[in-house]
Amino acid sequence: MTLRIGMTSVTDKDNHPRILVTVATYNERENLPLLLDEIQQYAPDADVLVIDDNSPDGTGQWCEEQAKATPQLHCLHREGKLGLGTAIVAGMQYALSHGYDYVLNMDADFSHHPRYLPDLIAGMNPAESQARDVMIGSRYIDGGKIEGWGFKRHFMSKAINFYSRWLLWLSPKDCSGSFRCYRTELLKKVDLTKIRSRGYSFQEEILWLCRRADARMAETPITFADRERGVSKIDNGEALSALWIIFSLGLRNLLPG
Ligand SMILES: Nc1nc2c(ncn2[C@@H]2O[C@H](COP(=O)(O)OP(=O)(O)OP(=O)(O)O)[C@@H](O)[C@H]2O)c(=O)[nH]1
Ligand SMILES: [Mg+2]
Repeated sequence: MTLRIGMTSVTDKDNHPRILVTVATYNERENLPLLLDEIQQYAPDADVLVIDDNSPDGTGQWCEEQAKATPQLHCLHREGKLGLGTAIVAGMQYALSHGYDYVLNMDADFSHHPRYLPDLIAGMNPAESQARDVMIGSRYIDGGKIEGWGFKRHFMSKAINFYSRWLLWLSPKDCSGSFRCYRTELLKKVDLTKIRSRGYSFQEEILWLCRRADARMAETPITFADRERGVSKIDNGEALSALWIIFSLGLRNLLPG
């Protein structure tokens, strides 16, 4: 691990945004050391927050040890597996309470490669007149793609995107991915405590809330690679509950307010 030491507040002085990259982990001990090195390479000025749910493989303890010698690295420990959605919310709340300007989230399994971090960050402010509140690492715009999936996962992902774009009136092409950058000023307008989704539908629900807060959103292409190390946490029950939550949010679209 070669995270650079002692940079966080330099960004304020030079008028650069303070950036927090959040990584939710559950049994990612094999991936996390490699991932943190790559994040350091592609986003050297960013701080990193690992949100670990008491992973049985010791991911959290490993992170804690590293953080002792690495001021840019922070660990948030939760008592058990509480779902990716709630982990991302915890990362957003941390960013808000610690004065960061941008908060990014990405998976730990290299499906989201850190090489795209500069594009996500640059996309937030391409020109003064075009500033964005949400940048999405997108598999479904020109230049984006998915590697290593079979027909079933392609179909499920396309279907959930179609379903949520239509029901929730979302304009981005990739509404289900979790490689994103948010402006914390925008998140202050969103009541994060009201988010219902604990798991998969979190990605659509937060975009819906951001749209209702008039967020300016854009996408930058990524190549999404299937995980090579570690074990999948996909849960079919959670996928069904996601469909229901998106449907009920869609009904709320029809109500005023
Ligand atoms: N803190 C926390 N992290 C989680 C939880 N569930 C999943 N994660 C992490 O969230 C990210 C995405 O989970 P994955 O298991 O890769 O889910 P997926 O990408 O849909 O499925 P595969 O890549 O096929 O395994 C990974 O970094 C996981 O370690 C959870 O309950 N709590
Ligand atoms: Mg994954």
